[in-house]
Amino acid sequence: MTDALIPETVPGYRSGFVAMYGRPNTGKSTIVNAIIGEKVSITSNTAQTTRHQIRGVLTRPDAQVIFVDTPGVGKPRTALGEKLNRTAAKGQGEADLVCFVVDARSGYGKGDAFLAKTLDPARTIVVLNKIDGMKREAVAKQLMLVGGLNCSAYFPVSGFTGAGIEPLVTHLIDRLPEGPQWFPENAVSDISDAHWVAELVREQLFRVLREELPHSVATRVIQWNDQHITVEILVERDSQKGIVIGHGGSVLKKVGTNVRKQLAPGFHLELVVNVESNWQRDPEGVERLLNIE
Ligand SMILES: Nc1nc2c(ncn2[C@@H]2O[C@H](COP(=O)(O)OP(=O)(O)OP(=O)(O)O)[C@@H](O)[C@H]2O)c(=O)[nH]1
Ligand SMILES: [Mg+2]
Repeated sequence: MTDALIPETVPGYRSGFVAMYGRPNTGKSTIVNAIIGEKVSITSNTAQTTRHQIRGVLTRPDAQVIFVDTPGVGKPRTALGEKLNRTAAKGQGEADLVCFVVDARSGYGKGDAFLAKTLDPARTIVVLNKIDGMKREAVAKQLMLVGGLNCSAYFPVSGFTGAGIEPLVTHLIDRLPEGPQWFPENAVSDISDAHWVAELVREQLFRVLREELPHSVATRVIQWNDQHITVEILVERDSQKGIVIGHGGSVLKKVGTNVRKQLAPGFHLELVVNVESNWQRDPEGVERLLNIE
């Protein structure tokens, strides 16, 4: 990068990168969407929905915070699992601050404790999510459990209701260093249009399909002609093709309808299903299919 490309730093203006990090399904992407006020990262109740570092940009008069959503970290069983863990580790390693997101409902557990050991407490903020509908005593008990981590701050929040989100954002901004405005004022994300449409299709597939199948699914835009978008859905085996298509095309129809609702009017979406044999277990297949930035 040459000097000319680095934006100017205005005295008093703060900026930096805040990674959302934690076990799968703790609500990291939901929190990022709540903070940005727009959907920038897909969500579902299937573990490891997020597969990339997704950047959501929050611009305020005095600061710009780039939230880096990362895949949930779990015990890897495939090359995909290993890649997701690496992506998450890189995201948190490079960030100025890390929000370690814990699911208060399922409770702080062994998996969380294992991850916590890999974090630098001085730049880690513990975010206890999903407190909506929980009793005060239950939240307090979870706070006691995470309190032993010696992290720099603890915030009980709900990505659903927005409770606790603003105090968290204010705290993060206060702790960021002075820095330039990296993204234009109106930017909310750095994801390309094609990647976003592929993500929306994957989100609907995750929401419609059974628990295990989503991990076998990858999506990518293979053609974008004016308002006609073709998204390829890849599965690992022939037998999965039928499930993704659904009886009489019912699954694809539902997915297509739900995605189109989220696109600007006039777009035509075509979904095609192909097999990429066992891609999830093949490191090269994983690199090829996830490299759609
Ligand atoms: N009740 C409740 N549910 C939530 C909240 N935040 C997220 N969820 C739900 O928890 C599930 C997981 O949410 P995600 O935002 O996809 O979680 P994630 O941590 O990004 O998951 P991965 O990307 O798979 O690691 C979804 O079903 C959400 O609707 C919350 O504050 N309250
Ligand atoms: Mg996520």
